[in-house]
Amino acid sequence: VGHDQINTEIVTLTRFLTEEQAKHKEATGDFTLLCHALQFAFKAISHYIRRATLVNLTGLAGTSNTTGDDQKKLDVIGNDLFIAAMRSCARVRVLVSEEEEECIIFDEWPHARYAVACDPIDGSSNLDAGVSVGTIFSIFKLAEGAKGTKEDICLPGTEMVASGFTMYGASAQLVITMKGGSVNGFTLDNNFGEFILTHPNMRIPKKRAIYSVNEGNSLYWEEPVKEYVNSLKYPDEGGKPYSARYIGSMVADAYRTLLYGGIFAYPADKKSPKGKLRILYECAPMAMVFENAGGLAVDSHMRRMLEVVPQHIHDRSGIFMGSEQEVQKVIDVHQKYQ
Ligand code: AHM
Ligand code: MG
Repeated sequence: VGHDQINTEIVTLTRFLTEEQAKHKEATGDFTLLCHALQFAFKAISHYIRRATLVNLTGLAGTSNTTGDDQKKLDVIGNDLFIAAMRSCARVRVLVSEEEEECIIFDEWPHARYAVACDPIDGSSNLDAGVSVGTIFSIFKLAEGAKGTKEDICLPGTEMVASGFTMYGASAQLVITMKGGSVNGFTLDNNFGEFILTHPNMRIPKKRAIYSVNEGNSLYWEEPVKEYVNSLKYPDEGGKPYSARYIGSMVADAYRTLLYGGIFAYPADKKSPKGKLRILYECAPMAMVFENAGGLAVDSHMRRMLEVVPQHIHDRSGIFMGSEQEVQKVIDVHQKYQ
């Protein structure tokens, strides 16, 4: 390789964050430090997931009855790594994790100004099969005088200062966005041990004939959802039906949808009237990514996902997110039923 072919202006996540911070005169560096702790958690979780897959592969060769245990261990490891990173950065006051029933309050940092919600390993039921899983996170800045309680974080997504997710796939991908900003994608370079900016300013295509939903739930779907999905599968004379793609791991389905376009849905239904996915660390952070990439995200009442206020930290919601024109179709069908 000629010396002129080597990129010497590599934008690492660290550099990216430093440059972002420089744009904000009032910035104290707290948010940047918090992000450094986040990126360490992602690297560590990615590392252990890769190792656990090897363990599971040996499990498949004979000791499959211990697989469930292994998987549980990994959920615990991911959660512990995340909590330790958030505690040790001294910038987080309140932490919500899918793995923790109660909100974690870091009383050792009474002046920390951030609250974080996370799903340390989303899609972990797929781990045994080696399917991509990931970490989803949302970051809120605490209100002035916040006491450090769970009420501090039961906020609509519009209050997030940043959100994003990782996907531990063929390589580890990180997608991050800040309030009112663009969406940027990084790839973990294992040799450098750094996330490198590989997908600057991600924009979701305006439309694409791909839908992503668990059709096994269609028995329980409400009429508008049935009509909408049928309209994709059985288009009017001359139309081409949509392709179905469903991995069953939100980070992977979301990442594909972000890159290729289309729609991802997990609607509320008769069996789960509140939906399955959690607002604080699944729906809202994804909605912010999709909106900032030029897409849309709504709940099952066709409300803007980012405006939905969780009643409690693990509150759920239906969600439809993706390309602008694809989500608009969902809204249009639902409007006929109003
Ligand atoms: P988890 O947080 O327990 O891993 O569940 C969330 C996952 C998402 O990643 C995925 O989109 C969804 O559950 C799949 O659910 P289902 O198997 O019902 O289709
Ligand atoms: Mg989850």
